[in-house]
Amino acid sequence: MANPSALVTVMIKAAEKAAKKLVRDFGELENLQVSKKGPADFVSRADIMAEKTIKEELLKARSDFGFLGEESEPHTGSINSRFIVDPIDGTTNFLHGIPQFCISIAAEVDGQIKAGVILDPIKHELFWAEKGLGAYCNGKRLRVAGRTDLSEALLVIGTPFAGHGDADAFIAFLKKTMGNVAGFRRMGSAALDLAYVAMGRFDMYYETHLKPWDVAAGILLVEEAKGIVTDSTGGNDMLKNGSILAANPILHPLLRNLLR
Ligand code: LIP
Repeated sequence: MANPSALVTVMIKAAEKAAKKLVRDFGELENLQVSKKGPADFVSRADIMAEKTIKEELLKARSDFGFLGEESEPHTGSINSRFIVDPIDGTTNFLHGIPQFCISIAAEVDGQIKAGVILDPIKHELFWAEKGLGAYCNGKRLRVAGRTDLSEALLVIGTPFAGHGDADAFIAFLKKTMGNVAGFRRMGSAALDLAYVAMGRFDMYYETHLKPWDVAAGILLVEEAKGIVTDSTGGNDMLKNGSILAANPILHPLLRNLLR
């Protein structure tokens, strides 16, 4: 296995520090589910606190970096380098006590994602990738799945929900793909969806209306696991237009054809 660079080591340390508290908070949630108000405020506090911890750790080590996080005002350090952070990707799962969420941290330098770390603190899976050095999960090198037939491929998707996404376009996409693939899954964490494509659990991933912090780290994981990631038009503007299509090099064009 390649050793993580100093930059990735800093990112892993920040994720692990925030994870300790998140796991305790997740344990607490069980008690809050039954209250009428529900645990929404508690979760939003947990989210903000996790981002604060991550931000402090990262900027302590790399004060020259900027910071883009889901929960805070953009911090402008260097214009060339920034961290892109989601302290809880899969917030709705977290809120409902479903153990499918993660911390996602990416480092972008000169407009290119150079490093990505995704930590699932419940299943103890630590993913990292670095441009040119490969993608890893708990020390094991990752490769996307080798399936080449759409009818055998498992597709993980994101779905529109109240106030978010384009329901009509999504239904049209489902109609086209349903008869062609082996199955669909909706897991609720875009970062983990991409990590699972990188390790071959899922063959393909498609979602729109995403934010940079949901996907920046996961995109690099898939690319470094020899997969292809584009936006829904086949271009490379995933962080800007928020649509993502990820798969191995054979399945990617097949899925894209279905989207046309
Ligand atoms: C969420 C994603 C989820 C996606 C939602 C949302 P959050 O991120 O990871 O899979 O469908 O649109 O963006 O809000 O939990 O960080």
